[in-house]
Amino acid sequence: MRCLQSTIFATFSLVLFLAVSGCRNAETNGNDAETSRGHPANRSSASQNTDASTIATIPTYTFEVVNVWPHDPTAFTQGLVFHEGFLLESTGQYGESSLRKVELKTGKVMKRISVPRQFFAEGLTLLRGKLFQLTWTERKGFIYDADTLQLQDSFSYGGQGWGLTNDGDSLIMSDGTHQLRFIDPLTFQVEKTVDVFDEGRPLRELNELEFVNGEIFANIWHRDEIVRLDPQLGKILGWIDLKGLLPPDGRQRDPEAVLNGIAFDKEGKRLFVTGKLWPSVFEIKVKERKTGT
Ligand SMILES: [Ca+2]
Repeated sequence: MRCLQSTIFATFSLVLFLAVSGCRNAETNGNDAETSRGHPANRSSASQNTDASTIATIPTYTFEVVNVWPHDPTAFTQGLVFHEGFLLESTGQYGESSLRKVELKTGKVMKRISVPRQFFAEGLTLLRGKLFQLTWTERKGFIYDADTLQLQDSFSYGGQGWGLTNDGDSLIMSDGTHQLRFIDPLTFQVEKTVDVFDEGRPLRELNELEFVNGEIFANIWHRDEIVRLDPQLGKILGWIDLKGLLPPDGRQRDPEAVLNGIAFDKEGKRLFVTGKLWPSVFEIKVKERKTGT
C-alpha cells in the first residue's frame, strides 16, 4: 500500500514539475518577445502565422538620394504630408506643437498654426480636403481645412496617438504598439485593427505612417528603417534601410533626433523623408538591395 502511495505521489510530482516547467518556458518566451527589438539583415517572416511552411524571405531595400531640401532644425517632426507642391507638417512638444505649411525647395514655413500648449501634436494626414492631426496622450485630434489650415473641428479616440495616414477611406493610426487602427473619418469609430509581427514577435513602436502605392510605410521609433506593410493583413512586405541618410555628425545630440517623417507625392511619384530636428528633407528613391551588398 505504501508502495502504491509512493508511486502515485511520484507520478503526481512529475506531472506537477512538467506543468510548472511548461509555464516557465511560456513566460520566458513571452518576455523574449517583449524585449527583443533586433532583427537580422536578411529577414524572414511568418507574419501572423509562425508555421514554418509560411516563412518567406522579406526583401530589404536601400536608397538613393534624389534631392536634399532644407528643413527647420527646430521642427520636432511627428507627421509629414505632401500636398500640391508643399509639405504639410505636424510638430510636437508641449508648448511648441504646430501645424505648418512648408515650401519644399526652401524649407520656408509659409504658414504656422500653433496647437494649444497642453497638447503634444503627433501624426497628420490629408483626407477629402481635411487635415487630421493626432495628439500624443491627450486623446484629442484636430481637423483643419487643408488649403487654409483653419481649425474646423476636433475628435476623440482612445489610447495614445502616434502616426496617422489614410487609404482614401479610413484614417489609419499607430499608437506605440504593434497595432494599426482603421478609423471612420466621420464617426471616428474603430472599423478594424491590424497587428504587425516581425518573425512572430509584435513589431512595436510603429510611428509616422504613409500610404504609398497600396502599402503602408511606417517609421519605427528610434530606428533608421521604414517597414513596408500590407494594409489588409499587417504582413511585412519589406524593409527600407535608411542608415547613413543623415550621418551622426549631421544630427543634433538629442536622442530624439531620429528618423520620423514620410510623405508621398502621388502625382510625381516622389518619396520624401525627414526626422525630428533634422536639418534636411530628403527625396529618395527606394532600391532593392542586391544580395551581398
Ligand atoms: Ca506621413
